[in-house]
Amino acid sequence: MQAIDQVIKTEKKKVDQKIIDKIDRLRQKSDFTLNSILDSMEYSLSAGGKRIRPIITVKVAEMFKGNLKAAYDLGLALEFIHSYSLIHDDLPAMDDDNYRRGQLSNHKVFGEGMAVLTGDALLTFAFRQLASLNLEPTKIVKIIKLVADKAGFLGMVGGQSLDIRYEDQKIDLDTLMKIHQFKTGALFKAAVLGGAYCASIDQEQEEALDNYAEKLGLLFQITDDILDKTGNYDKMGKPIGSDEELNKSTYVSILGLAKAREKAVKTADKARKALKIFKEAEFLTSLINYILNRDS
Ligand code: GRG
Repeated sequence: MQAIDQVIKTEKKKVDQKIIDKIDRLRQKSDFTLNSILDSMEYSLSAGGKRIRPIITVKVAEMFKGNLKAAYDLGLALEFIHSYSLIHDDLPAMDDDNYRRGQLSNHKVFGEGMAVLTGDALLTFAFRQLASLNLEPTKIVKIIKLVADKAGFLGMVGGQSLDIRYEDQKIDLDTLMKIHQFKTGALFKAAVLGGAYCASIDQEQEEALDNYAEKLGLLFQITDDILDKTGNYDKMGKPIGSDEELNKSTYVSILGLAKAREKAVKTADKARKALKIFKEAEFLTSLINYILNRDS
C-alpha cells in the first residue's frame, strides 16, 4: 500500500470534490432566494478540514469490500455533522472562537443567527443524505440509528453538554475521558462502524472495530490537547493556547505534557491491539501512527 500520507491526500481530494459537487447540485435544485444559507454552508464546508472522518468511513468499507458509493455518501453526511458541530462550537454561547481552519469563524462572517441556522441545515441535510444511501433499507435504518446516537445526546451533543456542565471546574482524568469519549470519540465510532455497515461484518469484528474506534477517538483528542499547547497557528488554522485561555481541563493541564504524550503512546498501543483479529488492517494500523504524530 502507498504511504498513509499519500492515501489520505488522495482521498481528501476526492471528498473535497464530492462536497463541491454536492453544493453545486443543491444550488441548481433550490430556489435562488436560499443562496445566502447555501453560501454560509459552503463557506464552512469548503474551509479545508482534514476530512478524516469520511476518509476513515471509506477505507473501512474498502477493507471489508463494501459498497464504496454508499461509504462516500455516508462520509459526506458525517462531514456535514462535523462541520455543524464546529460552527456551533465557535459561537459566543459556546467556545467563542473567532477563527477556524485558518479563516474567520462562520458567525464572524454571516452573523450568529445565520451560523445557528447553518448548523441546523447541515445536521438535517446529513440525515436526508443518509436516507438516500445506495444500500438495502435495513442497512440504511441501522446507519441512521448509529449516526443519530453518535451525533446526538448519547454521543457528541451529550459530550458537549458535559463540557458546558464542567466549565471552569477542576475535573479528574476519568471525567475528562468520559467527556471526550462522547464529544469527540462518538463521531469516530460512527465513521468506523458506519463504514463497516456499508459491508457485512460479524459480531466479533464489530466489537473489535468499536474498541479500535474508541481508542482512536481518545488518541485524536489527546493529540488535539497536546497540539493546543505545542502546535502552530499556520498548521492548526486557529490560535494556539485557547484551551488554557478558556480555563479548560485537558490531558495536558491534568497530566502535564510529558505524561499526556505517554498516555497518547499507550492509547495508540491499545488501538493496535484492538486490530489483532484482522488479517489485513494496514490503513487502520497506519492511521494510529498518523494521528499519534499529527501536527494539524
Ligand atoms: C456544538 C453539538 C456541538 C458539538 C461540538 C466536536 C465538538 C463538539 C467541538 C469541537 C471542539 C474541539 C476542538 C474538539 C477537539 C477535537 C475535534 C473535534 C477537533 C476538530 O476536528 P478536526 O481536527 O477538524 O478533524 P478539521 O478542521 O480537520 O475538520
